[in-house]
Amino acid sequence: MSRSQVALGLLASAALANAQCTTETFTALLADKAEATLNFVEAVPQNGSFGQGQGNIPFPFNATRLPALCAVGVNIKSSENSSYNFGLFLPDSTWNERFLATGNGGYGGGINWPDMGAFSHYGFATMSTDTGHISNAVDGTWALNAPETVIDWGHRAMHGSVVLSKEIITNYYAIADGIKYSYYASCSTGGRQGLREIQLHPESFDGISVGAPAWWTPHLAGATLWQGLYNYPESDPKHINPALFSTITAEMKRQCDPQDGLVDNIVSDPYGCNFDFEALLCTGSNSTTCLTPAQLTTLYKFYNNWIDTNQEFVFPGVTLGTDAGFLMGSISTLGSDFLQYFVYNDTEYDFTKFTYKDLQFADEINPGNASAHDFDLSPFMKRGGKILKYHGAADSLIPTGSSVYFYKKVLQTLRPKGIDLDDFYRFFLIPDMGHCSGSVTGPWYIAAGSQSLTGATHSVPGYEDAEHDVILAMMKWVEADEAPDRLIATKFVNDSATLGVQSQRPLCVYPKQAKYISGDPNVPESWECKSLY
Ligand SMILES: *[C@@H]1O[C@H](CO)[C@@H](O)[C@H](O)[C@H]1NC(C)=O
Ligand SMILES: *[C@@H]1O[C@H](CO)[C@@H](O)[C@H](O)[C@H]1NC(C)=O
Ligand SMILES: *[C@@H]1O[C@H](CO)[C@@H](O)[C@H](O)[C@H]1NC(C)=O
Ligand SMILES: *[C@@H]1O[C@H](CO)[C@@H](O)[C@H](O)[C@H]1NC(C)=O
Ligand SMILES: *[C@@H]1O[C@H](CO)[C@@H](O)[C@H](O)[C@H]1NC(C)=O
Ligand SMILES: *[C@@H]1O[C@H](CO)[C@@H](O)[C@H](O)[C@H]1NC(C)=O
Ligand SMILES: *[C@@H]1O[C@H](CO)[C@@H](O)[C@H](O)[C@H]1NC(C)=O
Ligand SMILES: [Ca+2]
Repeated sequence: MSRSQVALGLLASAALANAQCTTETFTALLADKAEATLNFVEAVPQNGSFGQGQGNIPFPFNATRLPALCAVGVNIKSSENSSYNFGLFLPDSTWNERFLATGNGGYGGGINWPDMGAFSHYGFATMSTDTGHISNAVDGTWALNAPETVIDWGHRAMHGSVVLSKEIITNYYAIADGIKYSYYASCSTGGRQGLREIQLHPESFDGISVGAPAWWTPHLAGATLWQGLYNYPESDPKHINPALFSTITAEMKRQCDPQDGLVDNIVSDPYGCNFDFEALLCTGSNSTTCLTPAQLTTLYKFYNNWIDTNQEFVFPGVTLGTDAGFLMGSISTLGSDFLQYFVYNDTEYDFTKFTYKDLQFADEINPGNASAHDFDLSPFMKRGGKILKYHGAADSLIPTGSSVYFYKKVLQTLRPKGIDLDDFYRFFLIPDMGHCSGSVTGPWYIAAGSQSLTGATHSVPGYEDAEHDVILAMMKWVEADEAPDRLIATKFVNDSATLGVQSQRPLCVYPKQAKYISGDPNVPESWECKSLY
């Protein structure tokens, strides 16, 4: 829609768009949308809460301590027999004239009110969609013989929700210039959704903050399944009991921690570590805190890339120092459900027979066109879009290397076109952070999607600026054209805002790394972003 079209739309609807949080207002705003149905409108007072209770399986708790806002639910029919819902939080007097959309996790279906709530504190009008189904994050059974719902999950629900949200927001607030900037922030499947949206619809956002994206859908699911299958059954001599990973991780820390230049119980440079796997070998017959040669082959597989037929790179292994036992309690449905319900549509499909051929077949089908593997991001760059991407360097759910691989593929696609990635796409590894959030010792908090801190509503308490808060960094890059050369991650004592800061450390623009210089390692001044060569 051009500026003049937006302005005309505003003139036409100005009479009804006086920001009244009522059913009448939104019924009128949706009057000409045959596919849209208003689910509810609720005015939430200052410090109020909002949610959908247990019915919203992935987000069964309410967003609390909200600014005064209008909560709206809309349903959109996406085909003859499918539909999706999205929710809006529209701040009252605190609206910052900006829009921010957020995403989901795993195969989960549900409106992400908690993240919408956090981001509404900045003043954004926020949106999240349930992607067309209700389920928890590790449940993919809803996809069985439901191609339309899979398309909604893949990309259609996000895009349709973004487009209609922008229209609703523009008319609801009736501000002459409309929405000033549009943003996206989310992690995991939310990261995939953000990348997929800018690949298919570069105009949707001015900036996106994406973490640990589950971007390579068939390969991620296939690798997750393969990892479980390789480690099972338990009777197999190469099986590693998940409990043994604490020993394994401790040995990785022992060897790799000092190799990054500072003994701090953090493996800051897993890719730079020379690791002696054989140090874990049992010397006698007692194997409770050591590995047999057969188990060592399993370990090699988990911590190295999966390469298959014709030396093809299939998927990265996890980084050294990551506790791969996390997924090893059983064979994860994050892998098997994909093959059974998205690819083969067959509850009888025997996933224990899974091979690389099945993954190649899954690639061909690419259910719901969900995989975010279009590496030419130049249309997004050309419209001025900015990407701030981050990934925990100790992610056991979505291996860190999948983000490194994506970055390199984009680099290989765009550098020959004369494009410098630093101009629009900056990538930060967060040492010791697991999936999207959390580290026992390392600074990890940057106020991103799916990150929460006890006692804080949003941002980095005491450090609400573009250096410490990835959302503010994104806004500064987009709106003031000042790119972040680094971010500073924070570790609060016991991850509680009220207990104060334990340590802070810079995160560097990939491939640079934070190197310890001198002084107190818990303050960012003691570190420098350095090129490795
Ligand atoms: C805000 O609401 C919470 C409950 O969600 C309550 O504990 C707190 O006292 C309230 N704060 C104010 C300032 O009203
Ligand atoms: C959550 O929010 C809903 C809708 O505002 C409300 O009906 C419900 O009572 C809230 N639940 C809790 C536990 O606060
Ligand atoms: C929708 O209809 C198509 C065509 O009849 C069918 O294949 C599909 O299972 C139906 N349901 C969904 C959710 O796609
Ligand atoms: C399973 O259904 C999807 C649509 O949901 C379709 O694309 C795919 O080809 C089907 N798989 C097989 C093996 O028929
Ligand atoms: C094996 O080693 C563990 C830890 O060192 C010890 O607790 C256990 O008693 C040993 N078991 C046997 C059978 O020696
Ligand atoms: C899937 O997305 C690609 C772009 O990544 C597009 O070219 C293609 O037409 C889409 N296919 C379907 C079936 O929607
Ligand atoms: C942090 O948590 C630990 C373990 O629960 C506890 O022992 C410690 O007292 C807590 N620290 C503070 C400052 O509350
Ligand atoms: Ca270290």
